[in-house]
Amino acid sequence: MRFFSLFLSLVITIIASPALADTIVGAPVEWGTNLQDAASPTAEHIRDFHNLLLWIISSITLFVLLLLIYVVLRFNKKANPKPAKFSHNILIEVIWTVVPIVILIIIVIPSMKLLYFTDRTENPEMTLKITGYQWYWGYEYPDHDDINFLSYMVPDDEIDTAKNQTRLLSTDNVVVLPIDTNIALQVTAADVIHAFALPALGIKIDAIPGRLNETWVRINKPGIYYGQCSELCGKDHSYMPIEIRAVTKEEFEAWTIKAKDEFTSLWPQDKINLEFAYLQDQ
Ligand SMILES: [Cu+2]
Repeated sequence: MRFFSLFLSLVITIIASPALADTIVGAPVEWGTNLQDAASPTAEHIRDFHNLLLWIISSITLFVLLLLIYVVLRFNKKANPKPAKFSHNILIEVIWTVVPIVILIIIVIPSMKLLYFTDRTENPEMTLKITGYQWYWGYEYPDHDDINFLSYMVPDDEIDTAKNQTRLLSTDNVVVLPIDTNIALQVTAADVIHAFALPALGIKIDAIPGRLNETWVRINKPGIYYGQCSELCGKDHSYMPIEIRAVTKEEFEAWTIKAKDEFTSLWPQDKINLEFAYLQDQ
């Protein structure tokens, strides 16, 4: 009965998930077992690389399993009462040295290509600066009148399901970004080490005080993308989510005009205090 209800909820999740995917792309789904839907070129490359590795790793595991079964059946005491006495075989030793090297070369080529692809983009169309704090994120848009704001998790008792808010993932101030735009991301922190991670966009980069790490993103489709801090940073490490709303370029331009009034004049005092305290520590 329990199994049946589990099976039923799995079926319902599978049927219901496409409808959900229209708006929320980067959220976990119940009973989800695979990677989140890739929504950027980086995430697509990561997914493809993951699939390649899965084929390689599965073939190796299967091969070793078959070999073990063969050895157990063919060389047990009953089937092979008189064991051979030799201990070396040049040919087989060459094979089991060369074949793993070839497999590693097959893996390292796409791996290095991917590493450099995620590193940076030439001629980014805009920049987003991200700062990790204990325990919230700060965002700055240097190309858009220095719009800047802080972004805190929406507490459980304020979650508004009518607004499609998700527990532990929705934030009070949402990062709005345009789709089909090469965006440079500059990531740092102002207290301890954090990490800015968004699975659906293929981003995971350390936010380190005193250092500016850089990566980039190009979001493929409009939607809500969630991420979390991925470096243990203190007691509220799990309560500093990232929420990005990807919109069309026109909608983004309209948002910047609105956001200018809403955010520009306001450079929150606690942020100044934090940065000041950090500088004094140096
Ligand atoms: Cu953190």
